[in-house]
Amino acid sequence: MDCKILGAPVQDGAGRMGCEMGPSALRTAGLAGALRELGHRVADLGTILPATVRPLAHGNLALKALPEISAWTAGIAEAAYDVSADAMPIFLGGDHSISAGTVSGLARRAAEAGRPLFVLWLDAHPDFHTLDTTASGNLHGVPLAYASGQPGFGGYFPDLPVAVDPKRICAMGLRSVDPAEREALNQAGVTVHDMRAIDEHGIAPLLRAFLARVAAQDGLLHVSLDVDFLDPSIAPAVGTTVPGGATLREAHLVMEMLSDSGLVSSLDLVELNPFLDERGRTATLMVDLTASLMGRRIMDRPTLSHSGS
Ligand code: DIR
Ligand code: MN
Ligand code: MN
Ligand code: MN
Repeated sequence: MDCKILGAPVQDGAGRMGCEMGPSALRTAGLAGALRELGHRVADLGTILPATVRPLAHGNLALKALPEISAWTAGIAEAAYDVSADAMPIFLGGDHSISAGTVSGLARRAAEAGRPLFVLWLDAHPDFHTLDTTASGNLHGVPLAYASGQPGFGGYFPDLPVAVDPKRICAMGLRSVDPAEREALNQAGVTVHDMRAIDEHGIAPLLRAFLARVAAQDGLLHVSLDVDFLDPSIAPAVGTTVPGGATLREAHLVMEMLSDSGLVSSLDLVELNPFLDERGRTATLMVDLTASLMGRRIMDRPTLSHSGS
C-alpha cells in the first residue's frame, strides 16, 4: 500500500496545550519505519498549513479559537482531498478538531469517486457538538457534527462541499456524552456503541456488523482514532482521559479486524499530548495499533473474506 503521512499540529481545539507536539511524538515513536517493515511504501509529506486566519464573531461566547480552527479546517480539508487521490493518508494530530478537515476533504474525494464514505469514530466522546451547543467551547468537540452536515457551521467553518451521511458513521468506545450530543446523535441516526455495549456484546461482533455494511456498499472507510478511546491506564497522554476505555487487546482486535477487512482508506491519529506521556509510552502504543491496522500479526491467519465483498 502507498501511505502518505501528514502532520496537523493543531492544539487550539483542545482545552490544554501540547497536542501540537503530537506529530513529532508519533514520528519519533517510529511510525514510518513500522509501516515500511510491513512492506508499505511510505512518504512523509510534512506539515499541513492552515488557511489565512480571518476574524469571526459568534454568539456563543464560550467558543475558543474559532478563527484559528476554521482556518486549520480549510487547510486540512484541502490537503486531505489532494492526498487521498492516489494513496492512503495517515493524519497525525493534533487535537480532534483536525478531523473537521480530514473527514470533509475525504468526503469530497469519495463523492467524486462515486463511492460512499463511511466513518469509524473510536473515541470516549462523540465530538458531536455544534457551535451553538458546546459548553466547554473546545472545538475538538465539534468535528463529527460539522463533517456530517449538522446545522450552524455556515459562515464560521468552511462551506461543506459534501456531508458524510450520519447513517454511515459508527462511533465506538463512548463513555462521555453531553445531553445535546446524545439528542443530536439519535436524531441524525449515527450508530453508537458505547462502552456498555462493548461490555455486553464484545467489541468484535459490533465492528463486524459495521464492516459488513461498508463492504456491502463498496464503501471507503475512514478511521478516526482518538487516544482517549483507550483506557487511561494504557494511554495516559491525552488531555481528556475518561476511565473505563478500551483495553489493549480490544484496541488491537479492532485494528486487526480492520486490517483483515481491507476496507480502510484513511486514518486519523489524534489527541496525543506528549507533554502528558510517560516516556513516549502512549505514542508507541498508537504506532503499534497503526501497525496492527496495517497488517502486523501475532501469527499468520487464514484469509478472511467479507460477505458481499
Ligand atoms: C466535551 C469533551 N464533550 C466537550 N469533548 C472532547 O468539551 O465538548 N474531549 N472531545 O476529548
Ligand atoms: Mn487542491
Ligand atoms: Mn475526540
Ligand atoms: Mn475524546
